[in-house]
Amino acid sequence: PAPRTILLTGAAGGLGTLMRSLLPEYGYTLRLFDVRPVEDAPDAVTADLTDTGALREAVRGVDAVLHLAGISLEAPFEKILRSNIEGTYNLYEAARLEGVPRVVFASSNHAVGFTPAPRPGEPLIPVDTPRRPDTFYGLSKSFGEDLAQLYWDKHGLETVSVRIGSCFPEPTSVRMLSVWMSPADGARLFHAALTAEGVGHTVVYGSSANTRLWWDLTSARELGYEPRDDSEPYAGKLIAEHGEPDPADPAHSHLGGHFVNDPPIWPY
Ligand code: NAI
Ligand code: 15L
Repeated sequence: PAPRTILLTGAAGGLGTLMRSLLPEYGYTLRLFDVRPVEDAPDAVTADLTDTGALREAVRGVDAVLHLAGISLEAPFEKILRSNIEGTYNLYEAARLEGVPRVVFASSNHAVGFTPAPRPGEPLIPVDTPRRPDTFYGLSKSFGEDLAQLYWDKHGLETVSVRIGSCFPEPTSVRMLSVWMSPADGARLFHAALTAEGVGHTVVYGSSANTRLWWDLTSARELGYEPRDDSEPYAGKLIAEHGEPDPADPAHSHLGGHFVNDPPIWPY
């Protein structure tokens, strides 16, 4: 049967807020979880991913988890370790113990961020390209994908890992012309990932059908995802503002954009 009740972790965040407004149109009932209070949602669970008791209770009885919670940019390793690595492990353990059959995991393009971006005419980057994290953040997403594979192979818990490009209301940089996922396409892709049958552990890229796309959406389309948006209508304005993409600029030379050049943030 199609999943109906979904636990949405990271519900207070940018993507969580977009999905709270878009996913109910697909018939889902959302249970919300975040360490920060979720505005206008008195029933949301306010807890940290380190709180295993709260997680067990939150996943109990849901048909699937859309796991968006975590640090969403580069941060000191200690913080990434707690929220993204241990936090995602805690989520999977709770799901396993409560018999939740599927997780949709918000992975990121930064799991493969050091992959050179294809020049025009070169083949798109396949989903099985070797992982090349560009940050501790990207490394945590690479870990999440491996964790998902382990829980499928060992426990039969299914996951779709979505390597999201940039999901924001509009593209705001020239790089985003290649990696943008419109919120409406995001909801379409998450819906496909929640409902497709027999996914095992499937990795997909998450973006719209952009004219300047860098990666291959075949595995996403095989889930039934049909993107309807394209960033191209924004190209004129963005290029007038920021100039033509310079292939030597890290923002354009690698999938992860400027993340490849950002120095690590050391802890203390
Ligand atoms: P965000 O930073 O706006 O939201 C993340 C949410 O997770 C926040 O509300 C935060 O309070 C919560 N959170 C963080 N640590 C937590 C913890 N230990 N326990 C409980 N809650 C915790 O990020 P955004 O943009 O909404 O992204 C959502 C997810 O999608 C993240 O996992 C991010 O890495 C991933 N992603 C997002 C992309 C985008 O374009 N927005 C691109 C690629 C990946
Ligand atoms: C991500 O993984 C981040 O969570 C998001 O804030 C954007 O920076 C996005 O990648 C991107 O690559 O543009």
